[in-house]
Amino acid sequence: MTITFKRVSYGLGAEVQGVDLRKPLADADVATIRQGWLEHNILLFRDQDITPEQHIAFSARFGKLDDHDKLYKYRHPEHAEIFIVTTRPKADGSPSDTRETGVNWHSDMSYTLKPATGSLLYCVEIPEVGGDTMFSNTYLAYDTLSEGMKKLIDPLWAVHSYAYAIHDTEKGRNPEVAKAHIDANPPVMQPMVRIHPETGRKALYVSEGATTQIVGMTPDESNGILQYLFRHSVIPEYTYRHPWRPRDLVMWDNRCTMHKALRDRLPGAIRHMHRTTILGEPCGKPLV
Ligand SMILES: O=C(O)CCC(=O)C(=O)O
Ligand SMILES: [Fe+2]
Repeated sequence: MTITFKRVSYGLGAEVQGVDLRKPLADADVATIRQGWLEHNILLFRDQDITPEQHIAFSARFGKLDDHDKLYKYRHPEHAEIFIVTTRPKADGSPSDTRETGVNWHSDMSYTLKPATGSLLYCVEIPEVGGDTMFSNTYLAYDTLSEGMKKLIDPLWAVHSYAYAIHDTEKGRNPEVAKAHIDANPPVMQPMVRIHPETGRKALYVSEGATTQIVGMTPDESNGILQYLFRHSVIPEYTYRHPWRPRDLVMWDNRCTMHKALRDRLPGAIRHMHRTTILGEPCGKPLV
């Protein structure tokens, strides 16, 4: 099998060709894919007609998978390793609790002490238009800061909070579940600049979705700097916007990217996605 990578944008991302994810992969192929992932930060696999088992089996080649026990209400009923992001209404006709998941820029699970290394999102159903996901390259975001800003933020920490990240629709509709999830995910401190453990490169690690304040600064100081960094980290040149097709699988590296699910959906449009999550190495400190 010859595996090739074709860039999908300037900022990040490549389409992987020559892989059939229904079949078990040789170790050498997994190593090639991992290398491509480290280089391109997100990988796109098109036309992969895979079952949840095959999705899980492929994902598990890159690390131990989360069973989503801290967000247990949203996982697949038969496969704990699959988290469901959907606009499909629930059986009783009420709106889905995950229809607004990920609408603000974020890196998965940055509000925990073991943020996700990677995530693999599979498109089961997508409306004719809309339902795109945007990705940004946070190496580029860091590299393009001034030396002065780099020096300022290199040693700093910032608070990441699930209570802040959780969307109002989830809080309002299901206060008990929201409270259980918030209690299971107390706020943490993360370095503002994260050193990628595999590439050694520095990436900006703050997000509008989860970062509430810079440790050791006044709220005014913190807000000013964070607002600037949030804007800077997602300028169009550093991003890729993915228009989903059914059977696309996108695998991203949360250590050097952020993503955002766009709210570009017509009323009633059905978008149904399955995500696996690769557990990460420890990063961050408890908030004391
Ligand atoms: O639905 C999407 O496009 C992304 C949702 C999200 O943030 C995630 O699955 O991690
Ligand atoms: Fe996400």
